[in-house]
Amino acid sequence: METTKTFWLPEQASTFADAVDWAFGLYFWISLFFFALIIGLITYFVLRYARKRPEQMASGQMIHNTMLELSWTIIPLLIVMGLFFIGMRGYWHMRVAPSDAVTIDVVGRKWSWSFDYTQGFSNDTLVVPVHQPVRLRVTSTDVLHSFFIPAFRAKADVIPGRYHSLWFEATRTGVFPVLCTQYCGTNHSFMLSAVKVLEREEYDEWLKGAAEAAGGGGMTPAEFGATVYTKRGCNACHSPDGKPGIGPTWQGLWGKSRPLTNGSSVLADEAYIRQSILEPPTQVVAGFQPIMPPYKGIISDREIEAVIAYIQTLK
Ligand code: HEC
Ligand SMILES: [Cu+2]
Repeated sequence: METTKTFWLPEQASTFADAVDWAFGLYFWISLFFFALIIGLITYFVLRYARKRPEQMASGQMIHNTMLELSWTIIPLLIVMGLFFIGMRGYWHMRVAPSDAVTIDVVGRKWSWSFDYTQGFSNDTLVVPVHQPVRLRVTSTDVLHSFFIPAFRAKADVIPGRYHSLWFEATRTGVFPVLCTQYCGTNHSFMLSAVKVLEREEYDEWLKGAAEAAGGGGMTPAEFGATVYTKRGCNACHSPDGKPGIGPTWQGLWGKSRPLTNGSSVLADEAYIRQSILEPPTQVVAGFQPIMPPYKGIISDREIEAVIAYIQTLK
């Protein structure tokens, strides 16, 4: 596959990329032109009009030049108005999704993304068909994030309690990085995912398979729980194997007595784990910060049961 990546910009893989890069180039060269002009004139004037001898006096005092002042007001005004219209036209185009766009929900949280499909399942990478407008409805369960697909030149702020949307149409198949561009805490720089662009037939097939697998079809509850662990982003903070992290490891958690920050302790049973997932601040494990995002209204009962079954296997 030929790449459209340049020294300055990532590869182009959406219908926006050309226009965005063209505008970027225009702004860049205009800025560079005026930078060179202004620095050049300053340098010239400093050398040309420097006082050569201590007794040298000013030969005249210029206080006003109407032509000069009009031109340095009107010319920049016209230029920035032109840039404004180019930017506004692009902005409108990028804000309003075409009516045949398919919608996918995106949830950002510390420190992962999930993509919820209307077919009733959720995935940790974004899979889309090529040449199809896709509208993403983004929100956050904790703090400010920002969803960015550099290759598509598509970006939106992700704000808790609010829905924003962005759209794009991928122009070629492949896998492209997804980033969070809002500094959102310790593991911000690991808040990565990918968008995978497939041919239409491949996509339909993937969709069918993913919807079936999401029902836990063919998997034991513990196996299904292991998929929830990555798909719901628990892996950003919890390890299954005793490795220390932002949150307690799940290894050996089941059936243990858990010391809480309020001085009491509880047994790690079904009810405790369920409550820890839905409303984490109600039972904070001693020695940890209360930073786990609540999953109430996000995760299904089947998923919670599967996670419990998975934790039970982590001896
Ligand atoms: C942003 C980091 C983060 C994410 C993401 C996260 N957790 Fe947590 N979790 C924590 C922290 C920190 C604690 C300890 C403080 C507390 O109890 O709230 C914790 C505690 C827990 C506990 C209690 C553990 C114990 O040792 O007693 C459970 C169970 C749990 N999380 C499950 C989950 C599940 C299931 C998910 C994914 C659906 C998840 N967590 C996602 C940070 C996170
Ligand atoms: Cu983030």
